[in-house]
Amino acid sequence: MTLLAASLLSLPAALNADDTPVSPSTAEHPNICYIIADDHAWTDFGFMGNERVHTPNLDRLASRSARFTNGYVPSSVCRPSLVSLLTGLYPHQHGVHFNHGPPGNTGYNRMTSADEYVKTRQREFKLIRGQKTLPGILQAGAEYRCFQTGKFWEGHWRNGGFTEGMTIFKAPPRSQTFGGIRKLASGEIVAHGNGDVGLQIGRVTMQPIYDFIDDCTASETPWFVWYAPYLPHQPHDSPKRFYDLARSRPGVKDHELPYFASIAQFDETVGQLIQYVSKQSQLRNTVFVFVSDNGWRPDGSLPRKQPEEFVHTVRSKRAPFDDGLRTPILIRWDGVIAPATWESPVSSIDLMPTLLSIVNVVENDRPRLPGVDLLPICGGQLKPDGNRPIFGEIYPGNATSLNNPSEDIAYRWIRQANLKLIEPHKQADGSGPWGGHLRTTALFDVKADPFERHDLSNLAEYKQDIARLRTHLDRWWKPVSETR
Ligand SMILES: [Ca+2]
Repeated sequence: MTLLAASLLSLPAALNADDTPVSPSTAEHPNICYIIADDHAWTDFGFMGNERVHTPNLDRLASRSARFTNGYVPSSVCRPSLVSLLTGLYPHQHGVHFNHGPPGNTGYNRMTSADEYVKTRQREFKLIRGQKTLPGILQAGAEYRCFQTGKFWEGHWRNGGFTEGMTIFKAPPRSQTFGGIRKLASGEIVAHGNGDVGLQIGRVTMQPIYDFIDDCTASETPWFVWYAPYLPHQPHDSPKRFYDLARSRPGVKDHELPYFASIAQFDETVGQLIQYVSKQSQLRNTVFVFVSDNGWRPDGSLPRKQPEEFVHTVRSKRAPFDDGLRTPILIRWDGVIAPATWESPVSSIDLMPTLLSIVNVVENDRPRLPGVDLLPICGGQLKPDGNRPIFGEIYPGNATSLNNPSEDIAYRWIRQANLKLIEPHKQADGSGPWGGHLRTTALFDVKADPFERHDLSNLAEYKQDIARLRTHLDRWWKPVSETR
């Protein structure tokens, strides 16, 4: 029996085969490859049943993984969702519930000095600096080297607890045409804030990750890679061959083609990354995790932004519906986790406790986390709780203030078994909920009605369900400014 298998089978006491406790210094620490899609809807994978997308590499990864097909992120937009992955906390707990702190995205652009912009953004970065992050714990508790690439809104990679990385909160070269750049009213060019030069990963190169893995392999240091490419996120500017691949699938509609091409491009990079790890003979000692930061779906009925750019549907990104919130979650660990499909709802909040469990970080080093360790489920020691409630929260992109999520909360939601309740919240000035998605509480049977078309909240037979779900929701988190 390998040490890895021994430490897994002995969960949760962490014992060796000879019953001596495994200490973090002697247990093997598997490498962790965290793969995060950007703006990729839950349906748009071959392994999720969509034959119209070209995802052979993601499908292969899924075939070797524990597949949680009813996974959720708490918020349907990048930044809060990514910080939840890094901290294992809900947005109202880690505080980064927005994409843009005050004065907001337009307010940033109106600034007349780069110095003022940087100082303003630094106030936001303090939020994650005050938290224990996954890479920070891996570094401190188990001497991992942790490499950040791609999407990262928290300024310099150091703020996230990484030991190295690509994103440094400096303006990328103007030649970078796919995000990362912001122009102030003064004419100065600064970092947009969403990852700057780090966004080149996947779209331009994979080499920084390969160099990092080589270096760690040479020094026999366990590694953590944050691979969060700006894919399949807009701009959907994939090279022609990805359009050809996307077009080769049956029944692809015109408005789906640019997004599906970006999915094909993302998929190819995932294959390259896994292939590289395989060449280093590290497959059995590497855990792969896959999740999408939020869903996105093109709307063919709305005017195009540009010839190859469609607007997303109002019910996907930023919305309280599953098209924005649901994602498959995959965990692959060859030789330890048996491939299987798990349909019970889980949350991206669960990934941090799961990974800390996988790497045997001792209890004292762990923060108190709201998520559930999925490893005993993946390992077959524990049956998933199909009745476990899953929670989340939706906010506007711009925050009114820092450290006050109650002021901005737009929707809270809960899914338990097949039912999902969405609770809208009025804005601070008394006007209807931000985004206008709902004005009153809505209830959906997301198993029978996965696209949430039939609101059941007015049916008398669901009265008790609504009361029960609302009680769960309020026990989980009730905004101070609740004005229902
Ligand atoms: Ca995103």
